[in-house]
Amino acid sequence: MTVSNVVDSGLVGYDEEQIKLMEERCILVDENDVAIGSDSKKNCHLITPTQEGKLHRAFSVFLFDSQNRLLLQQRSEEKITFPDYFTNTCCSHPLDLPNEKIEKDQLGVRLAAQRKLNHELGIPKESINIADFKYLTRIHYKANSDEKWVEHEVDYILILKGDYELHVNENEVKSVRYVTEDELNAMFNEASTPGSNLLLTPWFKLVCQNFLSKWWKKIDNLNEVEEDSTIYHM
Ligand code: DMA
Ligand code: MN
Repeated sequence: MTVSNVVDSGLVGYDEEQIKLMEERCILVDENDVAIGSDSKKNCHLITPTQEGKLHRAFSVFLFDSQNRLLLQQRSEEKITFPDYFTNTCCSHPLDLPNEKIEKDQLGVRLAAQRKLNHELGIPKESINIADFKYLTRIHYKANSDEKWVEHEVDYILILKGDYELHVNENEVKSVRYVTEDELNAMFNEASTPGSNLLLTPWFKLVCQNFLSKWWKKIDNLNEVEEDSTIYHM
């Protein structure tokens, strides 16, 4: 099979709405998060004989409510990568658009996060002040979804605090739930039990295992948490 055959047949059988979103243009970056171009969401995530996806910029939002519970989402079955997995509140990519490419104060990433909280969870854009996202750090990781699709990203971690009314987009999100730290730990235990069908995304696991409990303790004083310019290669 030639490379072009693999690419052309890449999207047969998936959900129409999700196929359309594979035309989005993601921002390609190097391992230092320097923007070096753009490519389609499809090409960024596709495994071909010559390339395992392309490193691109992404974000992960962790939304906590006024009771300091974390909002999780379960990805829909229609998602092409990691369907059915539980994960943090909202993840996606800043796109190759003038606004979403702005790097000063992570403005592009913040705008993309506002856009996708609206698209996936129905939170009105005007109810989110992008200055309220607390940017913490970046992680660089690679993780296969299956034999065909891969994530390879520099992922900006954003925390948001507030009580928002949700109107879930069922094409994106199968279910949502708010969890305490104990409830999240119980989910991790269940997910690692042989025979369990509870799935957790690899990037969410990395953040939970390396950073989350430290941030959770400071959730009411996030201004005391220093913004970390390190890119953690994981
Ligand atoms: C991509 O998330 C971003 C990360 C951090 C994995 P996604 O697959 O949910 O993106 P989208 O919602 O744009 O499909
Ligand atoms: Mn990605």
